[in-house]
Amino acid sequence: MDYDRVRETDPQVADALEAEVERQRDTLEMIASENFASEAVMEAQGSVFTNKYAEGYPGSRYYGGCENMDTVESLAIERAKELWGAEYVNVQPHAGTQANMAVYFAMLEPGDKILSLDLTHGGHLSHGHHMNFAGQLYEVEQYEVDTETGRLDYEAIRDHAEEFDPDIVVSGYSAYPREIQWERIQEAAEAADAYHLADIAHITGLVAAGEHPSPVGIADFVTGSTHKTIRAGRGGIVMADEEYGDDIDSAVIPGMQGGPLMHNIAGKAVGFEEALQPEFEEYAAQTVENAKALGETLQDEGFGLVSEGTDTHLVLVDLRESHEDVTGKDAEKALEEVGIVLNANTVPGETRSPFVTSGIRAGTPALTSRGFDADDCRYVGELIARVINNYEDEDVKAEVAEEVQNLCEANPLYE
Ligand code: DSN
Repeated sequence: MDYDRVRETDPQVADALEAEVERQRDTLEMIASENFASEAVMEAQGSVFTNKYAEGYPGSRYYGGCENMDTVESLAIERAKELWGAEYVNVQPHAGTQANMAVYFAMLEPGDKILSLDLTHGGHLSHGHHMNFAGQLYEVEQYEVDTETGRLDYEAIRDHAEEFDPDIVVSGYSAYPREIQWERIQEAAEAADAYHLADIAHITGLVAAGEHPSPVGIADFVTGSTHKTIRAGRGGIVMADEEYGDDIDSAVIPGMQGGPLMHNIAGKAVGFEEALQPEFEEYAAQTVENAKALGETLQDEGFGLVSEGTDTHLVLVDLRESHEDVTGKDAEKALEEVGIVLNANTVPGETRSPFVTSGIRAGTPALTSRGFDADDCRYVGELIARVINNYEDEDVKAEVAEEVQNLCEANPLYE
């Protein structure tokens, strides 16, 4: 993978692009929200579609010359409907946050009420954090996971909904390792006569492959991003029953976006086609099996996991249980030094700042894309333990860095 034409024009950017290819090849990418799009997806994303304005929707555009845009956007929509079984799909939101924005703008008025999970308990900025547009435009109250079990307390959510009387209840999370019981959140929403938005950004691929129960047909709105477990390139998506289609369409354009990123929509179409192939189900199943193997190994090594395990693609380690003095940032930094890239993460009942944290979040979607199996992930778990147990020991880190390189070479990326 080279960038010769970029290099002719702009050697500085070419250097950064090539360095990034090497970085992705030579590190273990374990940020739970990241993955490797195929070269086919990236070719579509880096295409002539970046040149075209196509405000509107297939068959109804404001500009001429949109016949190829119509073809590709229609393909992306039809494939998404097949993958997730939704009646209505909008593939134009630029990312998951914009997908959530589209639902809020379609269904809420400023000042309306959102009930969602607190960010430090695994929620997302766009679910109503006070520094996000959602926290500024709407009145937000937040539920938490049970700090003892690390799991959602569905009865408490329902009680909270009855008391707060929200206009929308948001489910779907960024750092929740367990299966989500969508019906239970739906009950809470119905108890308050509220809409239910299920944000499946992290688990789009797992839901499409049947590895996690689907909220489609239960929640009123399902949003997601297309670059995490689904590997369809960077972007967002909204799904809903047909009755909400016109409102969502208008919220996206003219409500909040101008020209759609048609090159990204081309990437989504290609990535969705890949996800419709039988191998994708194997990939999703392996991703979950790998996360379980990783989590079990970390537990065997003495680490505490929030909720004591995982049903999904990620594990959340609470370092306070095993390494009281090691912060999430310490662990993230030491692991990055050896080529294991993951992120410091708040944990339920967090006592440190979000910039320091007491936990780390580790995911297996990207490792699985480059061919890692459960044994490889057990080995990676042992390496993570060795580094955190010796996070200031340069000799240990040098040894582990070599083992990381061997693992990368055994599982090549973008050959
Ligand atoms: N930044 C993503 C994550 O890491 O979960 C969510 O937007």
